[in-house]
Amino acid sequence: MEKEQLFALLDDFKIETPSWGYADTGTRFGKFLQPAAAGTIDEKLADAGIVHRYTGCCPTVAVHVLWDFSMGVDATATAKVAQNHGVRIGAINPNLFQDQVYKFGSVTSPDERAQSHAHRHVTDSIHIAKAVGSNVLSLWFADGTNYPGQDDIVTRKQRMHGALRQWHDAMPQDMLMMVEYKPFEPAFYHTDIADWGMAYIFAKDAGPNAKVLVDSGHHYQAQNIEQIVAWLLDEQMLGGFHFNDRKYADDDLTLGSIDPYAVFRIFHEIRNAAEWRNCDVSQIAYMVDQSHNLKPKIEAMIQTVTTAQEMFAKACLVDRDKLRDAQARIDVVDSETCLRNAFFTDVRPLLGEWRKRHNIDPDPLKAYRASGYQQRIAKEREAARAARGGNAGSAYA
Ligand code: AFD
Ligand code: MN
Ligand code: MN
Repeated sequence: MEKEQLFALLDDFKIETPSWGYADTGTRFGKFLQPAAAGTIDEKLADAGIVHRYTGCCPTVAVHVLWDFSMGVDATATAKVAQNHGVRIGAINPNLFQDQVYKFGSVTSPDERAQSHAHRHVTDSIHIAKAVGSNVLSLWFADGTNYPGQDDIVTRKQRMHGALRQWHDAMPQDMLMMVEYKPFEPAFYHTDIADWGMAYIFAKDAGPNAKVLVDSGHHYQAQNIEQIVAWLLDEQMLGGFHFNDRKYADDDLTLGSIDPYAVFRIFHEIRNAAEWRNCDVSQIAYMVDQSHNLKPKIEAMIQTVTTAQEMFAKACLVDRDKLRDAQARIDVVDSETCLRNAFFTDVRPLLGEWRKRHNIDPDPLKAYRASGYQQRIAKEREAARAARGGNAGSAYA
């Protein structure tokens, strides 16, 4: 692939960062507070704007409705705040898992109060999406059960079908519904949307503007994620990704920190679909879904974004003519070598040149660290928290 062609593909390769990735989060065993963590939607959007400024490829921010929109606050004002920070609101994520009423599920719960609570919340979320100019409704359900016999699996399936159809038809024509799957957690016996097949069936049934969201942390150890991606692409049912990495489960680690080759293979299948089957891959939503408990949040986000760019660029460099020929000759080593040659190509100089063309420092992490932003916001936010009487003082005190 020619450099100019690669640069054009990099120009179009946009990665959405999540508002929740800038805030203090934790595991069920506790939360380690970071002085520079964002506490308000304004701070989250400011941090997202910084990541976009230093990487040049993160113009939109996914939001979580309950965490980012306060009752009574005009959503268009939030869109304005995003604009002031040089970003736009991207995917709207309703929160269908933390209210007490959702103890036995949201729309699949046998408790009709939970069903109507969820319905009201998603309807509100669609209104917020319209108000902020977002055209992505990203749905993840914690719904499931913890014990055999607790509830009827198929009755729950039917409840989900009904809700997704209703919400699909309530969306504006140009809005896309993304149906995300996850094998377990927080439910431990069965999860109502546990794998890509279930998400595919639900999305297909909901309507033409519903597709599958692949979260890279939501697969069992041995699953071949790129095969799922290739199938969804061939069925034109791949909506997008939530990028993260994991050693065991939904660990929310920096993308590529455990298995960069797996990330490369996902992008390779996307390039195959585009270049061999003329598949329109331009609408795929590349989104990050990570929360960092140990790494500084903005540094981790920059790492993830630049890694995604690196793996994507490597996948673009696969010599697909050579690969086609090696596959036709059934030469296993030559075929595999086509991928390995691309994967082991150091694309950092190319990415550095692409960044320079966009007036961006070739080393975004180094440039960010030299900016002093982290130290400045840590001081400002600690003072603001102390003034608010929040968790005063640093976690390191
Ligand atoms: C959690 C869930 C899921 C969801 C994300 C944002 O596992 O990935 O997309 O929170 O709500 O990670
Ligand atoms: Mn996710
Ligand atoms: Mn997850």
